[in-house]
Amino acid sequence: MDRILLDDGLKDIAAKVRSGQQLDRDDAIRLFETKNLLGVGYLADIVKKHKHQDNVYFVVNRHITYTNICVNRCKFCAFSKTKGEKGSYVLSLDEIEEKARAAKGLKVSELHIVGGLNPDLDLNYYTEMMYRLRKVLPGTVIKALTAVEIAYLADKHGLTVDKVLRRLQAAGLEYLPGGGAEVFSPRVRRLVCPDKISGERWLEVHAAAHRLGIRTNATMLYGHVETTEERVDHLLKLRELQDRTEGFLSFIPLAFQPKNTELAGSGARETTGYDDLKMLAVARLVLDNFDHIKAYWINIGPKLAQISLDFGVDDIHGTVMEEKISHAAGAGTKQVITKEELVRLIKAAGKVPVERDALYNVVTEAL
Ligand code: V47
Ligand code: SF4
Repeated sequence: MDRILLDDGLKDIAAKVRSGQQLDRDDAIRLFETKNLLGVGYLADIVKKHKHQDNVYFVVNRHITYTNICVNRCKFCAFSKTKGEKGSYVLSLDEIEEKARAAKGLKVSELHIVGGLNPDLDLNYYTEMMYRLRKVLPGTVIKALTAVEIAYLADKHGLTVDKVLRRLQAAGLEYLPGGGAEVFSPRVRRLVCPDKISGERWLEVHAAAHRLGIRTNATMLYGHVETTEERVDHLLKLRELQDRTEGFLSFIPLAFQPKNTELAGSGARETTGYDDLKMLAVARLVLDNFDHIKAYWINIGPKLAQISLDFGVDDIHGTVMEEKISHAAGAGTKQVITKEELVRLIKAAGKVPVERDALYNVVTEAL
């Protein structure tokens, strides 16, 4: 195996990884640019094994996507609609409650709730949603609202982000999903999501959540117009914040799905399997202070997600049950996967499946 590492001159990086030294910007760029995928994966696997041995985590979860009406209309998003446009929707609180009720017998440990920036919804809609969900599914962790939705609510009501988070936390919010980060570079944001909050503001919302004890995830939407340097700088900004707050639980690279998006018109293509594995492995190596690197099977497919378990990944997300954002953009996967299938994939890769709850508490190891 060491020959693979030597071939492409990754020896110095390998030494750093083995001695637990943090990688720097140049190391990260070299890892992205080498064609030695197996070497990078091998190093990422060392870190993964050091943190989690052969364990691979998954969660029985349910996504609820409460509205697709959004004022931002990011160019990579095929899910969002303008109010009144054909296909636009907003779920009533009763409809949301009904979805939770339908999940009652399924031992769901996480509700994953994300939606658009809908001008008709105010903070009361969200607090009422949390109260109701807590009542229907007590003990299920509510992972809801990206930093973008939190910042939108703060601006709409003239409140600080801290105040909005406190109100939601009191109603039952425990965890923020990692969406909305995209790529922090202002150049990329100007090109693909000019109306979205800045990367700095995204980081501020997460810092505010961490101060309140709300754990969060982080993502990066990759495979559109970003450069290698912009990917690396995104990872380094996350690592810096994590050094200060230790509030992030997992990092999830989101492979761009181009169909039906404005970017597809300008030639954007699907990511390749090579890029997907490289992205996950480099993230594992650079984000040494993140506990978990998650492969989102919805975007890269269950088969590649399984292979990624040898490339630094320790978490394969969950059962999902209903996915709208990536499927609007042509994701070729199903919208649900059974717990048994996740267990089968993990075991067939020679790993130990561990069912977790949203906050990575172990639900059951004996699977
Ligand atoms: O912010 C939008 C992304 C995100 C596309 O925390 C797209 O566990 C691919 O927050 N192709 C929302 N991605 C999803 C999200 C998430 C997903 C999985 C796990 C977690 C977690 C959080 O979806 C958006 C945006 O970055 N997105 N359009 C697209 N065409
Ligand atoms: Fe709106 Fe989110 Fe889609 Fe951007 S990615 S248009 S903020 S729903």
